[in-house]
Amino acid sequence: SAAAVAPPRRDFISVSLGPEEAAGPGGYNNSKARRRRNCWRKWKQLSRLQRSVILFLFAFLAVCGVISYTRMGDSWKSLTNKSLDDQRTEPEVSVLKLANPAVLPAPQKADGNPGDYPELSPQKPPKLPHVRRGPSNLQIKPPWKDVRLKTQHGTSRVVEELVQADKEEKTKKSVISWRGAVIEPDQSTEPPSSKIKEPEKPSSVEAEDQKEPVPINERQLAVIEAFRHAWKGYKDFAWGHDELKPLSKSYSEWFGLGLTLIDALDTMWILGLKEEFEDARKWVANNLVFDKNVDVNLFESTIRILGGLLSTYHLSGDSLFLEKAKDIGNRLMPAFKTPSKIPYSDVNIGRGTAHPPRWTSDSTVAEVTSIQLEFRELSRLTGDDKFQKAVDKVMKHVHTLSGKNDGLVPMFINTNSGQFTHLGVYTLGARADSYYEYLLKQWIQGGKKENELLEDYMRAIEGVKKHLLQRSQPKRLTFVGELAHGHFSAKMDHLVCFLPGTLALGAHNGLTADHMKLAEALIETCYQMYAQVETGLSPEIVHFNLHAQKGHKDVEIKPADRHNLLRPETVESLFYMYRFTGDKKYQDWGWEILQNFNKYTRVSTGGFTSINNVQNPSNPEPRDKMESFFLGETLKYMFLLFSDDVDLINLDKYVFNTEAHPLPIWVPA
Ligand code: DMJ
Repeated sequence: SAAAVAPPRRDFISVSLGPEEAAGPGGYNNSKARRRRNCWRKWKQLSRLQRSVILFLFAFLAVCGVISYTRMGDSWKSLTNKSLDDQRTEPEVSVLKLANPAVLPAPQKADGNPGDYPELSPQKPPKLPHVRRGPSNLQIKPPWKDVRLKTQHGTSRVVEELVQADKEEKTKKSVISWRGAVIEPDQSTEPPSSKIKEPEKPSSVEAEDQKEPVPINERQLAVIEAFRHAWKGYKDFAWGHDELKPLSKSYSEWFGLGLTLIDALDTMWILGLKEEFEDARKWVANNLVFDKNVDVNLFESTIRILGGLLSTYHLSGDSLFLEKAKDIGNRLMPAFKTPSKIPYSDVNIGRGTAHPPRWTSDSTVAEVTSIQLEFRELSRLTGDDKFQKAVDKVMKHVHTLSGKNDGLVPMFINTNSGQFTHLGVYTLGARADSYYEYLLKQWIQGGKKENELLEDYMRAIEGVKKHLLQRSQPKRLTFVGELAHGHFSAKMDHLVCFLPGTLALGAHNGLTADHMKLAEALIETCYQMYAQVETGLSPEIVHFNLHAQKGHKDVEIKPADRHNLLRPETVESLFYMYRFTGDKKYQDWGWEILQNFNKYTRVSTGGFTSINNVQNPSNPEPRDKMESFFLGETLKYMFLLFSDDVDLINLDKYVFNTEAHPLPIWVPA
């Protein structure tokens, strides 16, 4: 047999395991010694090459074994650690996944690893005596899931529901906000320059922090209720149109671009009105088209449409809004094609042509100097510096112009010559107001580096003090009048009531404390413009009494000025004052104003209306128009005023444009 004859040397391994071989002659014998002997015999039978191959294989397997053992150890360790990390960050992860409403595409950075976000610098100590939520990582996180309000009287029940929802939310832990806003650390960028290349990202929903949400309160709920009432009117009778006419249950068109809807987008986000926001978002996605043969006012469409889209983009992280913002931004650019580069007032966004008003080649100073926050931000987001260059040129030019009076500017500027016109008239009201506001706000937006803006602002406030401040009788209210060719007029537009808020914002940003003193005096005056009137609502313009007269209050109203357009300026300033001082009287004043809006301007079938006569409580003469800024500004500032949450649009992270649309500060404090 093959086993009896010595096998020839072969260069391959042949192992034959016949039954006898395996069991041995004596039957089954599997002793260790026998097995060892068999193995040794087999080994000896192998050629040297065969033995070397086997040894090499063993050696190789041994090395592999050692390596894979080490690797397994590592991944085991990391697995163990990861599961611990996961436990720590789980709520954050769920926020990242769910923080946007279902219809919204995920924010651009929403897939980031929450653990990767660098620490944000802590905020300055708050001045508010109320709840603070800690670090500057701004997260707008409402304590409720979805606000369900029906009537104002249902408020308490709703509060209970919300508190319950809040509790559930806390226990579940994974329930998150559908809205939110974080200024991401990588936004601490330099202002855009001509070297911009990288487009910027939104400051939107990023990481969830572990802070406790601040519950909304009854007054905020009343604002939500008012908003919903206004929205109902708009939705029922004016959907997709510019403004609601609540009495005639119809609408008016200005630009034909759904102005109210766009102006209200970020308000809905801030108020937590998810369903309304989603409806409006659908309209923007499907119906908002700028390729229209229509003349729009450069300033109004910039502050309301461009500003509204940009802020909504930042809050929601939804790129739809940035795309629309780019579109309108590009279509507005022809306005700057003028001999002086001072833009025309009007642009045909379909044709790409621009022109001044029919009767003049002048533009309004406030208009050409209050589009900068929006265009600069558009440059930062798109990486295209043309927007910023165009508006910076205007500011630089105005900075050098003669015709100012201690920093105060005239109201008109010529688009051909680039010079101020109608010299000698100075006001902080219509046609000049937001020039001053945007000096400060651009300086803040750009990280407080653009000194010319600050210089112009400081000089202008000195000019106000020197030429325009007076005190009324009998209450000695400090007010801002007007100067016309050397003559002081005790006339003050309601529009001027933006000023206390702006002064307070400047003081908060390190400017002189006497700006805050002036702000305190002026906001008292603005409040009195409401409180001294029969309906508790301010007229469009007041005249202050400089001399005490028996039976006369400080505030006088001319018949032509006694309308109220639902304007925001006083409420806006109340919001800043409350944020920076924590003095509850500002909230109380705002609350009175909201109640009076409800009493005299609310239309039962939906919406609010401007009125013709604030002096007649029995017939305030409704005008049948709800301005878009009532939703864009007035109610938003009301809601923020009543909030005790400094992180609900943190003023060290955001700067509001003049239409109350928050835009990120490039270098947050
Ligand atoms: C808004 O469009 C803006 O606030 C603008 O700055 C002034 N006018 C209205 C509100 O009053």
